[in-house]
Amino acid sequence: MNSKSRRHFIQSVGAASVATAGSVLLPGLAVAQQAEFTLKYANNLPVTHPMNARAKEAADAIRRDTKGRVDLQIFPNGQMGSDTDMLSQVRSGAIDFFTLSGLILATLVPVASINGVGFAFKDYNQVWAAMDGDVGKYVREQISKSGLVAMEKIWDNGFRHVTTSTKPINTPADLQNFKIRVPVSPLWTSMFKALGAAPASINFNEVYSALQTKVVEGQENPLALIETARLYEVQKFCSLTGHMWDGFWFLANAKMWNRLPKDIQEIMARHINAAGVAEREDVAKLNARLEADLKAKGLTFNHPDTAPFRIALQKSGFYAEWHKKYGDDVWALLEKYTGKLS
Ligand code: X2X
Repeated sequence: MNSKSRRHFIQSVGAASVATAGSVLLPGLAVAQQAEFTLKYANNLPVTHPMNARAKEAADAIRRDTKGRVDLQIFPNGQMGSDTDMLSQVRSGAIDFFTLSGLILATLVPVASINGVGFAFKDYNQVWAAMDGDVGKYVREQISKSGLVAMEKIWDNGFRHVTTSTKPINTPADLQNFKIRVPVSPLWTSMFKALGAAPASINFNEVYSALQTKVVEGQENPLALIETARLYEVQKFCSLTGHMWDGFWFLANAKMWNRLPKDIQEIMARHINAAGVAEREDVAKLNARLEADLKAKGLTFNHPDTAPFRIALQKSGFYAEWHKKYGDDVWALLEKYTGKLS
């Protein structure tokens, strides 16, 4: 098996175990009775990430509470393609649900990247206040104009940190011309360029091999993903920059969603949002212990002072540029939670 077919094999096995687990738990309902609505939910994360564990719980609860009328099938790990592919598929209705980083969704709904503005949020209290409050509400309204529906609760990806195979990142000087993978999103590219790095846009399903073959020297992701996607196997250093917060909107194809009976919509939204809130707690717990776990797996950690990175962003005009792009109104909403940014 070459590495590509091996990856496919692993992905399919992973998907099968998630997609069929519900029928193992509830054989009477899931097997004997054909569901009235068989719906596909796809995502880009490993089966072991809390997102997939909580989504499976939601799928089981939805099957139970709809008395088997809804079978929500989960396709994890980029099995349906890259984020870019899956975004097209959820728009066309080829898949029904998809969890996507707001920053990548911004290729379709520009304001959806606003939560990723560099060093905007100081902690999770600010994040959830903004995203469950006026910032999230504003973004969901814009999403609803694009043929998609966003469930109310955004799921946690986390505060992102830089990993590298070559050196720790201590100051912005360490990022000069540094070849770093970033997800496919204008905000990400703009921010790392403003810091002096040489960002390359690569979808997540290609990241492990890009790091392994040294197409790029580093990447940035929350600890929960550095662990579950086993990026520590192909990286040596982790610099706790916490340079932005990233979350996943749970998106539905609007035509599909609007065709569902109201009682089914209510049951689905309730369980999906509850699963999202539980996933936030899982990720917080993971973050609290992962530095120690990843150290034991060979990653070397450093805790850079973030002030010089912020100053570099300010000096390059990053905040002024994005303030202008998003507009005064939504920038003011963000600053209501974060304090003055520029
Ligand atoms: O692509 C990434 O780095 C990931 C998994 O964090 C996102 O989905 C944005």
